[in-house]
Amino acid sequence: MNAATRLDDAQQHREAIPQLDEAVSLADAYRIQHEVLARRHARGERPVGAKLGFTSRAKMVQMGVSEIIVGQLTDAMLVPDGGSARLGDYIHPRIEPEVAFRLGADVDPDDPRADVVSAIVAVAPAMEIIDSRYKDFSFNLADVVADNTSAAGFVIGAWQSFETAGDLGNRAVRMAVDGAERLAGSTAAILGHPLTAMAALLGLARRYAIPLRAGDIVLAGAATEAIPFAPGHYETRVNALGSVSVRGLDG
Ligand code: OOG
Ligand code: MG
Repeated sequence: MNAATRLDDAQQHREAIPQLDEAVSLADAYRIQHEVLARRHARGERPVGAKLGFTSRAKMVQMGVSEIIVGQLTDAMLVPDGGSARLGDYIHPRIEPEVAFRLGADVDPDDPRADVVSAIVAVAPAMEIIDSRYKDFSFNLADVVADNTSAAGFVIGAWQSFETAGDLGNRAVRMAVDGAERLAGSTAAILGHPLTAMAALLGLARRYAIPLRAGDIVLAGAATEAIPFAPGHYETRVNALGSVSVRGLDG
Protein backbone atom coordinates (compact mmCIF):
# COMPACT_ATOMS: atom_id res chain seq x y z
CA MET A 1 0.00 0.00 0.00
CA ASN A 2 1.43 3.43 -0.83
CA ALA A 3 2.05 6.09 1.80
CA ALA A 4 -0.94 8.28 0.85
CA THR A 5 -3.31 5.33 1.15
CA ARG A 6 -1.84 4.32 4.50
CA LEU A 7 -2.14 7.88 5.85
CA ASP A 8 -5.67 8.32 4.51
CA ASP A 9 -6.77 4.95 5.92
CA ALA A 10 -5.20 5.84 9.29
CA GLN A 11 -7.29 9.02 9.40
CA GLN A 12 -10.48 7.29 8.33
CA HIS A 13 -10.09 4.37 10.74
CA ARG A 14 -8.56 6.47 13.57
CA GLU A 15 -5.64 4.09 13.80
CA ALA A 16 -2.06 5.34 14.10
CA ILE A 17 0.59 3.97 11.75
CA PRO A 18 4.41 3.72 11.93
CA GLN A 19 6.53 6.55 10.47
CA LEU A 20 7.36 6.47 6.75
CA ASP A 21 10.68 5.19 5.39
CA GLU A 22 13.65 7.48 5.90
CA ALA A 23 14.04 7.66 2.11
CA VAL A 24 11.13 10.08 1.57
CA SER A 25 12.40 13.51 0.41
CA LEU A 26 10.60 16.73 1.26
CA ALA A 27 9.40 17.05 -2.36
CA ASP A 28 8.11 13.46 -2.21
CA ALA A 29 6.40 14.24 1.08
CA TYR A 30 4.47 17.16 -0.48
CA ARG A 31 3.52 14.86 -3.39
CA ILE A 32 2.14 12.37 -0.86
CA GLN A 33 0.26 15.22 0.87
CA HIS A 34 -1.36 16.18 -2.46
CA GLU A 35 -2.37 12.54 -2.96
CA VAL A 36 -3.94 12.40 0.51
CA LEU A 37 -5.89 15.58 -0.30
CA ALA A 38 -6.97 14.21 -3.69
CA ARG A 39 -8.49 11.24 -1.89
CA ARG A 40 -10.37 13.52 0.50
CA HIS A 41 -11.59 15.71 -2.38
CA ALA A 42 -12.76 12.59 -4.25
CA ARG A 43 -14.97 11.84 -1.22
CA GLY A 44 -16.63 15.24 -1.61
CA GLU A 45 -14.56 17.41 0.76
CA ARG A 46 -13.95 20.91 -0.56
CA PRO A 47 -10.61 22.73 -0.28
CA VAL A 48 -10.97 25.83 1.91
CA GLY A 49 -7.40 27.00 2.51
CA ALA A 50 -4.03 26.25 4.02
CA LYS A 51 -2.22 26.07 7.35
CA LEU A 52 1.32 26.87 8.29
CA GLY A 53 3.21 24.76 10.78
CA PHE A 54 6.28 25.25 12.95
CA THR A 55 6.24 29.02 12.63
CA SER A 56 6.94 29.31 16.38
CA ARG A 57 9.87 28.10 18.46
CA ALA A 58 7.45 26.63 21.00
CA LYS A 59 6.08 24.25 18.35
CA MET A 60 9.49 23.47 16.87
CA VAL A 61 10.86 22.55 20.29
CA GLN A 62 7.75 20.55 21.26
CA MET A 63 7.84 18.45 18.08
CA GLY A 64 11.58 18.42 17.32
CA VAL A 65 11.09 19.82 13.81
CA SER A 66 12.62 23.14 12.79
CA GLU A 67 11.38 24.08 9.33
CA ILE A 68 8.21 25.89 8.28
CA ILE A 69 5.72 23.59 6.59
CA VAL A 70 2.33 23.97 4.96
CA GLY A 71 -0.76 21.79 4.91
CA GLN A 72 -4.18 22.03 3.31
CA LEU A 73 -7.62 22.52 4.90
CA THR A 74 -10.96 21.11 3.79
CA ASP A 75 -14.51 22.00 4.80
CA ALA A 76 -14.84 18.67 6.61
CA MET A 77 -12.27 19.85 9.16
CA LEU A 78 -14.23 22.97 10.15
CA VAL A 79 -15.87 22.92 13.59
CA PRO A 80 -18.24 25.86 14.19
CA ASP A 81 -17.22 28.45 16.79
CA GLY A 82 -18.92 27.49 20.07
CA GLY A 83 -19.62 24.02 18.70
CA SER A 84 -18.33 20.65 19.74
CA ALA A 85 -16.06 17.93 18.39
CA ARG A 86 -16.25 14.21 19.20
CA LEU A 87 -12.93 12.96 20.49
CA GLY A 88 -13.71 9.56 18.99
CA ASP A 89 -13.35 11.13 15.54
CA TYR A 90 -9.60 11.47 16.18
CA ILE A 91 -6.68 9.26 17.16
CA HIS A 92 -4.93 11.35 19.86
CA PRO A 93 -5.99 14.96 19.23
CA ARG A 94 -4.23 18.06 20.48
CA ILE A 95 -5.39 21.66 20.31
CA GLU A 96 -3.46 24.89 19.82
CA PRO A 97 -4.22 28.61 19.53
CA GLU A 98 -3.95 30.14 16.07
CA VAL A 99 -4.60 33.35 14.16
CA ALA A 100 -6.58 32.87 10.93
CA PHE A 101 -6.43 35.09 7.86
CA ARG A 102 -8.84 35.18 4.92
CA LEU A 103 -7.67 35.96 1.40
CA GLY A 104 -9.83 38.24 -0.72
CA ALA A 105 -8.12 37.50 -4.03
CA ASP A 106 -6.38 34.62 -5.78
CA VAL A 107 -2.62 34.63 -5.33
CA ASP A 108 -0.59 33.15 -8.17
CA PRO A 109 2.73 32.15 -6.59
CA ASP A 110 4.37 32.01 -10.01
CA ASP A 111 3.63 35.69 -10.63
CA PRO A 112 6.80 37.58 -9.59
CA ARG A 113 4.64 40.43 -8.23
CA ALA A 114 2.44 38.10 -6.15
CA ASP A 115 2.00 39.08 -2.50
CA VAL A 116 0.02 37.11 0.07
CA VAL A 117 -0.20 39.89 2.66
CA SER A 118 -1.87 42.36 0.29
CA ALA A 119 -4.50 39.71 -0.53
CA ILE A 120 -5.58 39.44 3.15
CA VAL A 121 -9.03 40.93 3.84
CA ALA A 122 -9.95 39.54 7.26
CA VAL A 123 -8.46 38.15 10.45
CA ALA A 124 -9.91 36.04 13.27
CA PRO A 125 -8.87 34.24 16.45
CA ALA A 126 -8.76 30.50 15.80
CA MET A 127 -7.82 27.12 17.19
CA GLU A 128 -6.43 24.12 15.40
CA ILE A 129 -7.08 20.50 16.32
CA ILE A 130 -4.07 18.49 15.23
CA ASP A 131 -4.04 14.70 15.13
CA SER A 132 -0.91 13.03 13.83
CA ARG A 133 -1.61 9.81 11.99
CA TYR A 134 1.71 8.50 13.37
CA LYS A 135 2.04 6.53 16.59
CA ASP A 136 2.83 8.70 19.62
CA PHE A 137 2.87 11.86 17.44
CA SER A 138 6.43 10.80 16.45
CA PHE A 139 7.55 12.04 13.06
CA ASN A 140 10.31 13.73 11.10
CA LEU A 141 9.86 16.64 8.70
CA ALA A 142 8.94 14.52 5.66
CA ASP A 143 6.55 12.35 7.70
CA VAL A 144 4.56 15.30 9.03
CA VAL A 145 4.41 17.01 5.62
CA ALA A 146 3.10 13.80 4.01
CA ASP A 147 0.52 13.60 6.82
CA ASN A 148 -0.88 17.00 5.79
CA THR A 149 0.93 18.58 8.77
CA SER A 150 -1.32 16.73 11.27
CA ALA A 151 -4.34 18.76 10.09
CA ALA A 152 -7.57 17.40 11.57
CA GLY A 153 -9.84 20.27 12.60
CA PHE A 154 -10.07 24.01 13.03
CA VAL A 155 -12.38 26.56 14.65
CA ILE A 156 -12.59 30.19 13.55
CA GLY A 157 -13.94 33.04 15.70
CA ALA A 158 -15.65 36.16 14.35
CA TRP A 159 -13.84 37.67 11.36
CA GLN A 160 -12.70 41.27 11.58
CA SER A 161 -11.69 43.51 8.74
CA PHE A 162 -7.93 43.22 8.27
CA GLU A 163 -7.78 46.88 7.35
CA THR A 164 -9.06 48.06 10.74
CA ALA A 165 -7.62 45.27 12.92
CA GLY A 166 -4.43 47.21 13.70
CA ASP A 167 -0.95 45.81 14.21
CA LEU A 168 -1.15 42.08 14.94
CA GLY A 169 2.55 41.83 15.80
CA ASN A 170 2.35 41.47 19.57
CA ARG A 171 -1.10 40.45 20.76
CA ALA A 172 -1.51 38.38 23.90
CA VAL A 173 -2.87 34.91 23.17
CA ARG A 174 -4.48 32.85 25.94
CA MET A 175 -6.17 29.48 26.00
CA ALA A 176 -8.40 28.45 28.90
CA VAL A 177 -9.70 24.94 29.54
CA ASP A 178 -12.93 24.85 31.54
CA GLY A 179 -12.28 28.43 32.56
CA ALA A 180 -8.71 27.89 33.83
CA GLU A 181 -5.82 29.38 31.87
CA ARG A 182 -3.63 26.65 30.32
CA LEU A 183 -1.58 28.47 27.67
CA ALA A 184 -0.35 32.04 27.38
CA GLY A 185 1.79 33.59 24.68
CA SER A 186 1.94 36.28 22.05
CA THR A 187 1.42 36.53 18.32
CA ALA A 188 5.04 37.75 18.28
CA ALA A 189 6.03 34.09 18.71
CA ILE A 190 4.78 33.42 15.16
CA LEU A 191 8.02 34.17 13.27
CA GLY A 192 8.22 37.52 15.06
CA HIS A 193 4.96 38.64 13.44
CA PRO A 194 2.09 36.59 11.93
CA LEU A 195 2.41 38.57 8.70
CA THR A 196 6.01 37.37 8.33
CA ALA A 197 4.58 33.85 8.38
CA MET A 198 1.96 34.84 5.80
CA ALA A 199 4.65 36.29 3.55
CA ALA A 200 6.66 33.07 3.91
CA LEU A 201 3.66 31.13 2.62
CA LEU A 202 4.32 32.42 -0.90
CA GLY A 203 7.60 30.54 -1.35
CA LEU A 204 6.12 27.32 0.04
CA ALA A 205 3.08 27.68 -2.23
CA ARG A 206 5.34 28.15 -5.26
CA ARG A 207 7.65 25.27 -4.46
CA TYR A 208 4.97 22.77 -3.48
CA ALA A 209 1.97 23.78 -5.63
CA ILE A 210 -0.25 24.87 -2.75
CA PRO A 211 -3.23 26.79 -4.20
CA LEU A 212 -4.08 30.20 -2.68
CA ARG A 213 -7.53 31.35 -3.77
CA ALA A 214 -9.96 34.15 -3.01
CA GLY A 215 -11.97 33.15 0.06
CA ASP A 216 -9.29 30.81 1.39
CA ILE A 217 -8.58 30.60 5.11
CA VAL A 218 -4.94 30.45 6.20
CA LEU A 219 -3.84 29.49 9.72
CA ALA A 220 -0.55 31.25 10.50
CA GLY A 221 0.74 28.58 12.91
CA ALA A 222 0.38 28.12 16.65
CA ALA A 223 1.87 30.76 18.92
CA THR A 224 2.34 28.28 21.77
CA GLU A 225 2.78 24.53 22.18
CA ALA A 226 -0.25 22.30 21.71
CA ILE A 227 -2.09 20.61 24.59
CA PRO A 228 -4.18 17.41 24.61
CA PHE A 229 -7.74 17.88 23.35
CA ALA A 230 -9.78 16.10 26.04
CA PRO A 231 -13.38 16.38 27.21
CA GLY A 232 -14.00 19.99 28.22
CA HIS A 233 -14.44 23.54 27.02
CA TYR A 234 -11.54 25.25 25.22
CA GLU A 235 -11.49 28.98 24.68
CA THR A 236 -8.78 31.04 23.01
CA ARG A 237 -8.64 34.80 23.34
CA VAL A 238 -6.42 37.03 21.22
CA ASN A 239 -6.06 40.55 22.56
CA ALA A 240 -8.37 42.99 20.72
CA LEU A 241 -9.37 40.29 18.27
CA GLY A 242 -11.94 38.41 20.36
CA SER A 243 -12.33 34.78 21.32
CA VAL A 244 -13.18 31.41 19.85
CA SER A 245 -14.34 28.27 21.61
CA VAL A 246 -14.96 24.58 21.14
CA ARG A 247 -16.05 21.73 23.37
CA GLY A 248 -14.43 18.33 23.29
CA LEU A 249 -16.99 15.56 23.77
CA ASP A 250 -16.40 12.00 24.90
CA GLY A 251 -17.20 9.28 22.41
C1 OOG B 1 2.34 19.52 13.20
C2 OOG B 1 1.50 20.74 12.94
C3 OOG B 1 2.19 22.05 13.34
C4 OOG B 1 1.64 24.48 13.96
O1 OOG B 1 0.75 25.33 14.14
O2 OOG B 1 2.82 24.70 14.23
C5 OOG B 1 1.22 23.17 13.39
C6 OOG B 1 2.21 18.97 14.61
O3 OOG B 1 2.53 19.68 15.57
O4 OOG B 1 1.79 17.80 14.72
O5 OOG B 1 0.08 23.05 13.01
MG1 MG C 1 -1.23 24.62 13.84
